[in-house]
Amino acid sequence: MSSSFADTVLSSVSARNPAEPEFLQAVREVIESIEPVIAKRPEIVKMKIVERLVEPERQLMFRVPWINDAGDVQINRGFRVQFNSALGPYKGGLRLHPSVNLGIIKFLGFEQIFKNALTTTPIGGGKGGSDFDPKGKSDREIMCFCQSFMTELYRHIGPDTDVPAGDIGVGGREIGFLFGQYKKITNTFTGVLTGKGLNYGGSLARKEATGYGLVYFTTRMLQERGTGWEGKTVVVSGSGNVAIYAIEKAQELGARVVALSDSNGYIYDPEGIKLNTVKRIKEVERGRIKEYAAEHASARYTEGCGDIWGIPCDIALPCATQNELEQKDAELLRNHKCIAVAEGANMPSTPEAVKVFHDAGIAFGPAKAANAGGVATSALEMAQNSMRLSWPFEEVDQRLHQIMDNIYTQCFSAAESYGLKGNLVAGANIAGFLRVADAMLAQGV
Ligand code: NDP
Ligand code: 2IT
Repeated sequence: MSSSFADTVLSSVSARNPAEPEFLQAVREVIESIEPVIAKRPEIVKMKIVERLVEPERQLMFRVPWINDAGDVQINRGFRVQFNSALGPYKGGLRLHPSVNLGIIKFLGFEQIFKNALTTTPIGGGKGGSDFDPKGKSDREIMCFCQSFMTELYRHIGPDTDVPAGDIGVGGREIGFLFGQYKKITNTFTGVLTGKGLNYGGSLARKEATGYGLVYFTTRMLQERGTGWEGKTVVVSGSGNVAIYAIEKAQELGARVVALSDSNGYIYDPEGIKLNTVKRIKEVERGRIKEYAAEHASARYTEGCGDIWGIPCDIALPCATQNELEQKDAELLRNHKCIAVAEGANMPSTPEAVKVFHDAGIAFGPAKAANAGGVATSALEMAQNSMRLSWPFEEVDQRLHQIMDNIYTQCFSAAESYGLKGNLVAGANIAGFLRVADAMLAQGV
């Protein structure tokens, strides 16, 4: 095996997928982590498991035409990458953001395979989305786009085939429009999407799940160091679904969350973020985080979100987007004696930043483990839909908590058994990979 195995696979992936830097970044991290596994498992090499894993089972790209409020025809590009179905139906969110392209969706879909495996629920990996920008659009425009998107997507998905959900730019409103169109076209009422409204098949605690799960996972990282949330200063980036519910749970556990952001800038409120204001601005009014400062004299708004990691904190939770936390940011966190970083967003830390955390002995929880609570609870929503019943909030939350505890244990143990104690990146990649690889081996070529 060997580094030559990793090098060969990586150069082939790089040649076959030019101009997809995020996808290559995600593949490189996994392949480098699993080298010690490959060395011990010759059948994985012989059956070309890694080479098969890096090639999506199916990639869909389609035209999404819609009409804006001015009456003009608009054209966006839609994507669904059905990456791996070894463990169950393809499962993963839909992202609506102007930065979406095939490489972004492939990186997210690739990460999703291992994340979903770590949850130990029966779901494969997929991801989709569009370069549509929901910002500033009316409800009618959002509906028109979602209906057009689903008019193509419906033929490729199904409750036992592929079950999309939310991601950046896709929340309850968008899932509602997508679900309505799927139902209309197929004349079926099924659990084909998760993150649905509570009165039409959604699960209690799904909205909270990614953020709460992130905090449950981080709790284990802190426990390993003999500490907890009480009295800790926390910086969170983003102010969307993941950020809001990470803040809620961290505050409930006694932390002082002092900062959060959106793509325009960040708020620093040393007295602690007032979450009700954030929820109103972001969830109800769909406004900008800048508006928070106008309501709270203790808060300061800074234009541009790059400097948020310069705010001294004990715990950092990046919950916005990929590669938002770079080496220079990691060095600031280290210099300010930050003790733990856990990723709510997908791949928010660059590889150079992760190296700084590891070298400094900062506890680091990688996305595919730390933010798996959202998709895990989506799997619980699928289970409830199949049974045609719904569990109480406490039951879902308790299952989520157990799943996050179990993910932490899997990552910690896998790292330890390969002589990499405390390296949760290696642990998550190894534990997730082994689950998928064994299922692929069992199912033949
Ligand atoms: P939302 O759309 O609810 O919120 C996204 C937040 O991140 C907003 O505050 C947004 O600011 C900010 N943001 C997005 N893109 C950028 C950017 N390019 N630069 C700076 N800030 C940005 O999405 P979610 O909270 O659902 O998703 C956040 C992250 O968590 C993503 O990486 C997603 O993949 C990941 N994730 C989400 C899960 C879920 O269940 N929703 C599950 C697991 C991971 P603005 O409003 O200005 O765009
Ligand atoms: O990145 C993710 O795990 C998600 N956006 C959630 C996916 C899901 O199917 O709930």
